[in-house]
Amino acid sequence: MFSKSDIQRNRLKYLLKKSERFFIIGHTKPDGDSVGSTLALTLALTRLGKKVTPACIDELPARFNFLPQAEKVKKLSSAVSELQNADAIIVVDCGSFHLAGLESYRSNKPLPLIINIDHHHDNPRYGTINLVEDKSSSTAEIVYNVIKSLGMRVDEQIATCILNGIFVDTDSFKNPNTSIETLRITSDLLSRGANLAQITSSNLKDKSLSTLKLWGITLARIKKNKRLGIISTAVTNEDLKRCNATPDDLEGIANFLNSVPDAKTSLVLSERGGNEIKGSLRTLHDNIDVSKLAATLGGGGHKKAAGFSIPGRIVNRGGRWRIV
Ligand SMILES: [Mn+2]
Repeated sequence: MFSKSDIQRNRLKYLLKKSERFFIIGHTKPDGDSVGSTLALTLALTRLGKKVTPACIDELPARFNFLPQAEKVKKLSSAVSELQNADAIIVVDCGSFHLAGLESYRSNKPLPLIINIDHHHDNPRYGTINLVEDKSSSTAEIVYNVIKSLGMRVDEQIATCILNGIFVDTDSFKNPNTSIETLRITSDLLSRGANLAQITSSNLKDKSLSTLKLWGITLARIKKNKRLGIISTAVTNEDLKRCNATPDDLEGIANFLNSVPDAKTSLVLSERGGNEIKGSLRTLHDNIDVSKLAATLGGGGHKKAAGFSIPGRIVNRGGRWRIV
């Protein structure tokens, strides 16, 4: 018997062989998996003689410039005719369709058929073909199997792009999504010449001066609730202004707070605009579900990563941080 996934894979193989023009796009605020998957597929399909346009709604961060063909990735807004003339659009690493930023281009003219390749468990299968495998460490791992299924050789360049995706999404092989299969593929990629040293050094350079200044302020302020094992900190609008930073620069702090050995959960509270406070909760414990805690405050999310938003401001009164 064929599994659903086998059928999707066979339909995909057929379409990849039959179509001539592809438009490949990852998600907004592109990460290493999104970019690595986009470029690996671009390289593979180009080698099959296809016309391929890789694109992204946002500019690629400079740390990905070392990836082969990174300079070919177009800004979505300047690739509209390629989008509309494609035989198929391949959307990679987008847990929901809107993350690709294609929605506003849907209104004028119907979009070509959509191939959805992703590993997020809550992906609603928005494509004509959906290759969604939530056991995969990364979309890049799925892309590796797709390229192999086409009978193609994974060369040094493709191997580097795929390994970049795996490296970033497993948080350099630290996350529990790092499976035996992930390491088997990684070993194959290395034997094909994937440049792990370059991947490691480039991906470490992902913090700007503003980000580090803001982290400094935020980390100096951490508190530990001994009874609950919650490590928390707070960030004000004033902090952002002082560091010339944006809320994006806070990304990663909540995870970092869980480096404290007996931390059960981390909480980062940050002011947004005039009268809103956003809370980010993270845990590394399997028996803690932070989405439940977030839900009691009107938020939601995943078991290990959740958030909420409450009205208020964060103020310092006599050396203590309070929500008012
Ligand atoms: Mn991913």
